[in-house]
Amino acid sequence: MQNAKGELPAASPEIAKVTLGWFSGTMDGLPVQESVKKLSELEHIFLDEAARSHMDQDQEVYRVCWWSPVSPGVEGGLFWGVTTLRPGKVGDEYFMTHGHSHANRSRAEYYTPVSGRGLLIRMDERRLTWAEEMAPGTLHYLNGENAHRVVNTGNEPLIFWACWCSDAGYDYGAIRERGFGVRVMERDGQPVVIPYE
Ligand code: S6P
Ligand code: ZN
Repeated sequence: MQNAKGELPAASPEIAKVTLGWFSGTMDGLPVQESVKKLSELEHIFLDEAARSHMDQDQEVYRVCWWSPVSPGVEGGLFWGVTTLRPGKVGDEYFMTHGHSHANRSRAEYYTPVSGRGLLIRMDERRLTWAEEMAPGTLHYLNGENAHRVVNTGNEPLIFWACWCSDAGYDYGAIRERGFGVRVMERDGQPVVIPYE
């Protein structure tokens, strides 16, 4: 809104500093944070731990860039981020995110991919697990009660944007210990969702 002199007010610091590369999955700006997940940090996440341990431990599997306009844990705020999940496999199992539930189970999240293809694995509190196709244009509403993991089943990076509550938090423990109820493996060149306990 302009003032009486026709001038626009100075933008708030939060609004001014972040710009997106929508299809390349980039975020630029001073408050943007980034975390890189390498194979070395995904011990015992893939079925074939021996195969993982013999691969280049510095190999990047995925990275997340995000903007926290408010501090984590603050009620009522939203975070915005992008994950770039590389193509690849550990043994016959496709590269995937660690996976987590939200520490605050009432906090939901949106995912929407812009490049690549894959599967969104979701699991409820009874370990009932299912997969949803991810491709540019699909929109996924994750209620906070479902654990979620993304699998890249293609040959190019899978890039998806996400928006989640600032007080959602992360719960990685259950996934680290028991994983999900399925794994996504390559069989005859195709991704297959296999029940796993
Ligand atoms: C946060 C949201 C994503 C994931 C990211 C990496 O709620 O779901 O930003 O953090 O895709 O996955 P993970 O399982 O390593 O956190
Ligand atoms: Zn999440």
